[in-house]
Amino acid sequence: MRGDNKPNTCVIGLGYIGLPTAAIIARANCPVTGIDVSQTVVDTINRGEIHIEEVDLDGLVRGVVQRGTLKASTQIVPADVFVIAVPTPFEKDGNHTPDTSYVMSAATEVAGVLKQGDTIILESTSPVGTTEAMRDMIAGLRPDLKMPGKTDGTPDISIAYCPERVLPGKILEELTHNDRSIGGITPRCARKALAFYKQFVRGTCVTTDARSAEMTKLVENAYRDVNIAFANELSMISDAMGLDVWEVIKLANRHPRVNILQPGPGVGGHCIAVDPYFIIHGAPDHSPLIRTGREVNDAKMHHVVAAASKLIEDNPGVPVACLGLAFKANIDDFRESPARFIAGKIARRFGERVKIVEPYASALPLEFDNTGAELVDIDFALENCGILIVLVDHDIFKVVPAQERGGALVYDTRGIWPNTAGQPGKPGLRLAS
Ligand code: SAJ
Repeated sequence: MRGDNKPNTCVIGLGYIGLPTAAIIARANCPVTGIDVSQTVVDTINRGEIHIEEVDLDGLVRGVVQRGTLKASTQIVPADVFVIAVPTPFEKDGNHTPDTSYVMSAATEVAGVLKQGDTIILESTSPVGTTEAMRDMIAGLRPDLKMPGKTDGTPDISIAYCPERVLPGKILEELTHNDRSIGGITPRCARKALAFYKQFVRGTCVTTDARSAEMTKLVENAYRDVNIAFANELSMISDAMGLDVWEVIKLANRHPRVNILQPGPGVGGHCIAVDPYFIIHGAPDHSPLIRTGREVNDAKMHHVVAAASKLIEDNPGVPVACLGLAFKANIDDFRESPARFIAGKIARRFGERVKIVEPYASALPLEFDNTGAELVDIDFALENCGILIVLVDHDIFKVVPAQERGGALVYDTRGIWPNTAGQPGKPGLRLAS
């Protein structure tokens, strides 16, 4: 620990969460070493540049690297505080089994340089019990150190779980201003971690135990997934009844106690579409609603593929444009994206009739190779395509006025073009959802 109480910090995993977190800690004048397995990522950061698209992140990273408070390496270094922000994907067994191996290998690295007084904080979204399992693994690797919750005396190190809850596109702002749940293996561990977060978090920090903090993160995302599933189910019902789901939701949300989320082509990203399974995996017999929410949101993707294919088949020869591939608006993240899944299906089926518009991509993802589909800009699509399928509510699509969409047939899965003329008696053919 430096004289000014600024802990030497090591952030392991420099992805969408790890890099912004490392940069914000460095901005608070804590000397930070960012660790990543990728030499390219490390070199990019040490040049003061970034490898991910996020608002204001480039300027911040350039500043803290130039100031010398942030440097990156592929080799772990001793530190006072270790923050683990590595991926927690699924096992490759196809059963949505959480894979915590990245967490355990990061913790193994940390164990090698651990010393008395250090603090380890796990930030990766994890199944309940992962922080304790990590503690047990470190106990096995470092029998010379007294572990929290495993010793009657004062433990030599502190271990806590503190989930990030930031929204892509607002990460820096939310990392600083969102409230934090800080879950310690023991209350003493929570206090240690709290003191660390107080260096750079302006939101309220609430301490709890590690298992509750792990569950809190999963619950937040499962709550959103189930609510989006309700909206998506409403949209499929409205299609069957020829109703305009956007109109219905708008009216229902006028009720003081109703707040229905927005239907869409499905739920994407590495969070909302993943985390509910961590709960289901931990309590398979007690999570029917959460499981059904996942099924409804995945079914919505197939519903959109079927409805779009029918529209394209019913209008032979008409060029088609799929608008958007990202998993949500105004970001360059195509991971687990419903739009990408749907556009891929349409491209494989209708080949050269299909144009793709994605302002955040410079080339189409590999699965579009040899389909005949082509990446074009929005102007080309508006001038040349008679069928427009809105899959992502990017701002650049939202601002297209009705007259520029002219007589195009529109399938708007995001409800961004409310005044698109429907076909008489078939309001849904604007196919609002
Ligand atoms: N979506 C809808 N309808 C809606 C809202 C979202 O279809 O009304 C879709 C989006 O298009 C996208 C998906 O859901 O495909 C997820 O988008 P999102 O904006 O809901 O959330 P993420 O995945 O970008 O970020 C979430 C956030 N969690 C919550 O809001 C509870 C964020 O705060 C978390 O930090 C993040 O997951 C995470 O890392 O876990």
